[in-house]
Amino acid sequence: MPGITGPSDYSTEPTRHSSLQINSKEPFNAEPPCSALISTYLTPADLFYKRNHGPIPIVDDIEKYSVSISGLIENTKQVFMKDIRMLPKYNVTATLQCAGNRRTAMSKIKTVKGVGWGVSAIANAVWGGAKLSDVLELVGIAKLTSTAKFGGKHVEFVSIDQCKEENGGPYKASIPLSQATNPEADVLLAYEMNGEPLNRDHGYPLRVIVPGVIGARSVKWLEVINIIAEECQGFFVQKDYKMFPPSVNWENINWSSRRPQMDFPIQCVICSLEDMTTIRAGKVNISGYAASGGGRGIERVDVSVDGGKTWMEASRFQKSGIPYIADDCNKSDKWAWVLFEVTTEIQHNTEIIAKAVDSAGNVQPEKVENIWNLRGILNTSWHRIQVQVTDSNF
Ligand SMILES: Nc1nc2c(c(=O)[nH]1)N[C@H]1C(S)=C(S)[C@@H](COP(=O)(O)O)O[C@H]1N2
Ligand SMILES: [Mo]
Repeated sequence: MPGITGPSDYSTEPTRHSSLQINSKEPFNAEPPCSALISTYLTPADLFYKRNHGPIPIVDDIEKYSVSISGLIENTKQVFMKDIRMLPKYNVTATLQCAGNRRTAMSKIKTVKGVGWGVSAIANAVWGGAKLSDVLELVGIAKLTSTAKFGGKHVEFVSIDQCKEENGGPYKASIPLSQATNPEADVLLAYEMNGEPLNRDHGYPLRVIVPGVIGARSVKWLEVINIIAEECQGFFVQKDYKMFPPSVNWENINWSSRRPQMDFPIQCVICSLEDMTTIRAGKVNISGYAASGGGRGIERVDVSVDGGKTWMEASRFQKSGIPYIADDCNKSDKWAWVLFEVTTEIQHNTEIIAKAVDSAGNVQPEKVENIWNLRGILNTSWHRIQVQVTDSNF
């Protein structure tokens, strides 16, 4: 039903879990306490972070709901839910991370613009749906083509929500056609999250999931797919979600000088302890998540309990006891995070640090100062937790 738009006000928002920390009410932006992230490998939908730019759309007539595929193709095509459900269904475990995750910590160096996020604008789910490559084949775009017959090079996804950044228009984004048509890239049109139908907050009835890429490209409430020659010209692709060097500020910014951020870099965070907490001397469990974009798995997580003088390797607790095997069997979770843990003795006040290494050997930057950028994106600096230690007999 092309032409439908979501509500223009916030009177029809869904109900949400009471433990979410609300960073912005309208539009609704919220994250769970970080301890929730490490209590399950798959994050339950109600605790999954919510990142919106407008009111949540309502799609109540699922029979009539359709996605139109248009642009540089022979004929525009309407695809209904039943057509999408008829295609082979894939379940892909993928971690979604907002580029603004950990922005609040970056803003302590110098002011940045954007929603203040703690460390939980990231979560992991199994997404069920059709592969975008199969859907595009329905309109005559073969798998593994990087340029379509009529000069298409990018695939644009358009939603139905109303965003003020788009002057009341819908949220949109694009990815390269080569990625969209590559079945191995696992780009999905997802209708399920953790085995349940998507809920309204996460894109009901259909959303895009682009594994390994910043969350901003995984468009929710999908309505139109456009095959286009240039990347999407929308606000969120051209004037947002770009990484600038520390020298650029609002008076000397040139948006067109930078490419839109796609893959997210190596990231890792301690979730079992809050910063500046007081703990008892003795055994302490240090656990958290590590994830990298582009399908680069986690090779290792290093933890230090002496401010970085010495390091120990963490174990993964989702797969504890399973040794590393060099074959393809890890492929099924190449888009997903790893939960890690170390249990060690701590006797004195100290700084605990975690840093991860991905399968390409990429490491995290040591200090947030060196990666500061005016939009406050991609804070992937070493995660540091200051602890005060009281005597165990106290
Ligand atoms: N239609 C639409 N899609 C969207 C957004 C949005 O505001 N509208 N936000 C994007 C951003 S910035 C992120 S990080 C993810 C968040 O997905 P989630 O709310 O399911 O966690 O959705 C992306 N897709
Ligand atoms: Mo985001």
